[in-house]
Amino acid sequence: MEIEIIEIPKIENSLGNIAVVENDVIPFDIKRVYYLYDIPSSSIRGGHSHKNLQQVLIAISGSFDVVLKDGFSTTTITLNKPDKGLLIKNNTWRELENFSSGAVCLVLASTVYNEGDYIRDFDEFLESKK
Ligand code: T46
Repeated sequence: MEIEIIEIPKIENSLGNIAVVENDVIPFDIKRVYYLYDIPSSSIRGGHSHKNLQQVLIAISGSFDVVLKDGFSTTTITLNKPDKGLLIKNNTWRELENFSSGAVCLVLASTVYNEGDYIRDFDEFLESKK
């Protein structure tokens, strides 16, 4: 499975760092921003794919693992840097797990929220890939 990590431009100095997300860094127009926080370490989030939605996930604090499945292979990516974004294309099953204490997952999304875009059943996901 092809994994695309997006480098978020940053300005570093002795006073601290600034990471800047502008539209030209992200391969879609950002229509929604949300973030997961106060996540118990035992939580497994996600467990679905999207028919059309594309997203970029950034660990702006702490760390967590993202398990991606395309119906043929499984890849696990650890996100732990605020200047690295993981692009998740549509039709990709994702699970988020192993959240560290204080982890915050920022998500840049290509569409507004639409429950009809989700496939939350893994067998249905596999069927949709045929
Ligand atoms: C994803 C991962 C990384 C809304 O009403 N609006 C929203 O924009 C979102 C994201 C969620 N919700 C509602 C839908 C559910 O009733 O919030 C509840 C929890 O959502 P969900 O179970 O989908 O949460 P996660 O963390 O499993 O998944 C979310 C995103 O939904 C999903 O697209 O890729 O974060």
